Amino acid sequence: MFSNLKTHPADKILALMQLYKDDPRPNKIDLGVGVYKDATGLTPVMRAVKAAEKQLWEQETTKTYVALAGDPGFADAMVDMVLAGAVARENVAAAATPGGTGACRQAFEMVKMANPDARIFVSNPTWPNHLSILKHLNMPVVEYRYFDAESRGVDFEGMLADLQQVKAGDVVLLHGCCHNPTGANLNLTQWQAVVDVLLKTGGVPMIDLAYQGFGDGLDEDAAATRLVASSVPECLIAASCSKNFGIYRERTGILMAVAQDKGLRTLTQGTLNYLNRQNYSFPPDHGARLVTMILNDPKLRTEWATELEEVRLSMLNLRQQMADELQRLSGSDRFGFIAQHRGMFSRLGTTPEMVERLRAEHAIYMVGDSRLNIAGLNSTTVPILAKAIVDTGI
Ligand code: PLP
Ligand code: TYF
Repeated sequence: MFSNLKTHPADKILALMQLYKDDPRPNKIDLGVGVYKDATGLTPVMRAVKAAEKQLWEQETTKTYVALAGDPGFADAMVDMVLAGAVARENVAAAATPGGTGACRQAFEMVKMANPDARIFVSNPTWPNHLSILKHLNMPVVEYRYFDAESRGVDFEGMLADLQQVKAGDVVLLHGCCHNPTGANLNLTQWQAVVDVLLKTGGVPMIDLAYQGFGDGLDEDAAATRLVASSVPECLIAASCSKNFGIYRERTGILMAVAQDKGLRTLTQGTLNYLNRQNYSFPPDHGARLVTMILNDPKLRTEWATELEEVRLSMLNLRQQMADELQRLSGSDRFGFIAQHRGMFSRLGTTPEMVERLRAEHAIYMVGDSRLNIAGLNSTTVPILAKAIVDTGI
């Protein structure tokens, strides 16, 4: 039987992680996988997470099952963090999932159950896992223009034009902030225009929010999600705690289904519970519990928000250093976009051949589409990367 199985293309980002590990060059620089790293190259456990884990170890008396949708306290805390009252709590159904990826997967499945004909509109480009999960589920994908190769910003006119093709019941997948892989984002005026198109076409937004707190701040990064959720009749939100709580391996995320008609909540909540049950029954609890403890305890919350802000500002600082150094070395402003982009990533907008040369000649690892993880840099490696970029002729 097993011989009938087909091989699958490797995840390029994860394959790059392995290539990097296997490279013996001591001066190698890893700008690949989207994991935050401090100036020493470590991905620390956040202080508030450590403190919450200690408390949890002392206080937890059982590890029995919780509930199909996870701990209701986690849902309350996350709905509040993401939506902050933009939508009444009773209009939101929510279920914990294994990471933001689990939330995306469940969201797609829910769409398929509700509308088997739904097409999923995705930005070009988008996170490769979106595409691979959609392919696995055999769901039709339509790309909308997003990255402007010239300005390295958003091709907003192209995006709006493409979204006119959305039909009622189609789904539009949007990155709530810190677009992966480009780093290019809409401003709030542009988000409002997207909302207007959704209202006109009857498209249902699905927001992937994997980097709240990594761009302009916790509330600022959720502003678009709040605007969308409070404006349209229905939307889905897949939120991840992997990055902003630094709990990647704990697999902590949540899927929210928001409906203006609160009469739908029994149906949506029941569907979220059902999907968890079919796929893995109970979602992981450890990370979700830490998040809940942190968000509900003023002291832990402040400690966490302070550290998250340090992380965010360190990335902004690296962006500015990188843009300045490139301007100095190239004598042009053409790399200014690096300082304008937000989140962990920037797409340089160069060819796979150039990316390969950076790896071969300079031991600099970035994803083949020229996405670099800003957090992989530090003040020593910024000038090295800038010089390599300019020397390579990018
Ligand atoms: N969506 C995007 C765009 C991401 O970049 C990530 C990244 O890690 C996720 C979702 C979900 O991550 P996780 O499943 O680790 O929470
Ligand atoms: O885009 C990234 O690098 C992160 C981490 O299969 C990641 O989102 C990468 C690949 C993958 C899962 C997570």
